[in-house]
Amino acid sequence: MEHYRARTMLLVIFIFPALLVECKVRLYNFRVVQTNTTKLCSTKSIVTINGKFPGPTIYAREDDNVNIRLTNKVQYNVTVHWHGVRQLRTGWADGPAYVTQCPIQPGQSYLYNFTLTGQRGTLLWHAHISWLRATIHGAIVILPKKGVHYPFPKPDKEKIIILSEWWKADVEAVINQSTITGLPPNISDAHTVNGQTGGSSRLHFSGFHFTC
Ligand SMILES: [Cu+2]
Repeated sequence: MEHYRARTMLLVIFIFPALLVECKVRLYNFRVVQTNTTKLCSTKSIVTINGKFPGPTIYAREDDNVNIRLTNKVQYNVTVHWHGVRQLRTGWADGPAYVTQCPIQPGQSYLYNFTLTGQRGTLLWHAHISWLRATIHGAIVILPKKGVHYPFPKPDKEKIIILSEWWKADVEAVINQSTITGLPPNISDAHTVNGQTGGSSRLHFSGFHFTC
């Protein structure tokens, strides 16, 4: 019996280092906070993650486990959806409010815990309740496993570009008015590129959406 137990322990010791090298746990702290922001010559308080607009970029490799501790420090209920992430057996981490989870209430926190399986590339995360997604969004970069390449030559440069829109008014007021009147929401005052409304650049890319 003792001999058998010793053999089992040896197996455990030899197998686990290999697993630890393969996949990591990526830890992120997302604090939902009000942040004063000035654009188009006017200042308003917007809801951000860690005071950033767009929010922080999540970097992970395929097969990594991603842990995002979201702490809600604003007056609104909040959830975040990891758009395009295959939630295999982790549906409760998907984010749609009232569908896969109760919203995270003011003063509460929630741990989003999922594993990136069978996919790589750049995806988008965004709030998934009311119109908080207007200012709560950012990129998820899923790198291939170590030693594995993308199915195309290595680019000279990589740049994340996030397109969105900017309303001078409070976005929650914009969507609430639309819901009450049954009319389309007021159009935005500007489009944004990585949160910026001004300047000009030549760009090639894909965009942000307001559909799900
Ligand atoms: Cu989405």
